[in-house]
Amino acid sequence: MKLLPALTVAIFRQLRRPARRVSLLLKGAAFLFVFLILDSLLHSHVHSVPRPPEDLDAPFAIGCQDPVIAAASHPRENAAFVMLARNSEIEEARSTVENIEAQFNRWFNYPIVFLNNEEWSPEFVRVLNRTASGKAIFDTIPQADWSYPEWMDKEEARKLLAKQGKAGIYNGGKESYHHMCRFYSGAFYAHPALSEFRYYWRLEPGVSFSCAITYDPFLAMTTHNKTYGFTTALWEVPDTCPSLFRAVDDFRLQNSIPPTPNWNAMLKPSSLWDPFPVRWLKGYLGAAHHNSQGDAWNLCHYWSNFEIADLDFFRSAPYQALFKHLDSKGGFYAERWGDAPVHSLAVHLLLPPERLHHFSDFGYYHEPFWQCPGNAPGKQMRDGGSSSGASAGPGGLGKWEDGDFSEESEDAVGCRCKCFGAQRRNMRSICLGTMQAAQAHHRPSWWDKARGRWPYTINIPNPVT
Ligand SMILES: Nc1nc2c(ncn2[C@@H]2O[C@H](COP(=O)(O)OP(=O)(O)O)[C@@H](O)[C@H]2O)c(=O)[nH]1
Ligand SMILES: [Mg+2]
Repeated sequence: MKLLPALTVAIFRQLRRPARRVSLLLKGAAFLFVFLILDSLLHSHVHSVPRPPEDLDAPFAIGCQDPVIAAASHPRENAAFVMLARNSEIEEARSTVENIEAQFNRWFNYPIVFLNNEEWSPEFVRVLNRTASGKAIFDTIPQADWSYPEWMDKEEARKLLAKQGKAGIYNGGKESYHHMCRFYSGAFYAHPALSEFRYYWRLEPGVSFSCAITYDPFLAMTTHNKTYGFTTALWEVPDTCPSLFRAVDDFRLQNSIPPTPNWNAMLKPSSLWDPFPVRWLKGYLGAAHHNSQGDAWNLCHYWSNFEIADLDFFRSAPYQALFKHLDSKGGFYAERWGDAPVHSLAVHLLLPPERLHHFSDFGYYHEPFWQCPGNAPGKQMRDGGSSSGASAGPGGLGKWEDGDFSEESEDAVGCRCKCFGAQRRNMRSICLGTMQAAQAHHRPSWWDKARGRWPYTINIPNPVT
């Protein structure tokens, strides 16, 4: 009779053991789950972008000022326009210069530096000299700055370019385009024709400005202590630069640069929520657009075909060290790293947010995208300004004739703009908003974001979404 209780106990024990194992397993899983959640929470918190107590950027001007008075009230800054162009782009270059003269430079007369990797044709020099109101300087780029890095095997590099061309990577097969991106990323700032200047305004053949610019943006940059100004922010084409972000972040780690709010604004928020093992694996495997910790870049960058910036930033030791580091990776040729993402990642890495400026009051068009700020209500100087009254000189704004410009509208900030309609830009505002996060006190609610609206982007009332 004693056998039954003994058997019951034995069976019970057998049952209990797996139950204990299961319970242990469950406890372990719960612990791991909580650990991973806490880790993700902490990781995304450490890389969050804190909200500043107020917006750190604002338009330099709203509406029109008298450009003649603005130009006379201050000596010219130590600044120049710069346009890299080919002889074959003479018509597009002329149209850009004609436009910027009409909208700005006929009052301010800044010099313009034309750069080319080849000798300028006499025709280009003649036509552009005639079009520019300020001094025009025509110079060429030293061969070493328009070429592969010295250590690189050119034949091997050309094979890589051919591969990119076959893969359909945007401009990946074009050797000159790679040289151009490398030049604008590193050697540009040291070019002798620019050595006397502190600020530059980058122009390209075939771009246009759709509003009058009646103040001196170079002066405004110095007054407001700004280093880098932009108009447009967009996503980079992913297959042009899979390893760029990792290379920049490796430089950050090697130089013990902490992840500042401005840097964190370049991270893709969803990647910060990846569980630790997933992040580790992505970092270990070198996933495209991820850094060694497995965090991803959001691919946002400023379009560098327009820039107004402080050359001294790019000439500085930290920027030049970053460029050397990137150049040593070979990515300007093994991939097709653009100068736009290189500049953008650099300014977000090395500058605090208040040193960046969005020229939201500029109307700017570069095929196929544009922004146009609309006309600020009550600030259009319809009489043409003080210098264009009865005794008007040639320099004023000229009388506003109805139909000449877009209607004035609430929240608009521009001067004498000709926009395509009420829209402020024809690309989504997500990158603008994301990259300005460290400057922005006003942010979109989760509800706005859920509906795909990014209305906050500071300075930019009524953006399209
Ligand atoms: N001199 C010269 N300029 C170039 C060359 N390739 C591009 N550029 C200039 O570099 C700038 C950017 O080139 P672009 O074709 O507009 O590139 P995208 O704006 O990225 O499509 C423009 O100012 C071009 O005129 C080249 O081979 N030689
Ligand atoms: Mg272009």
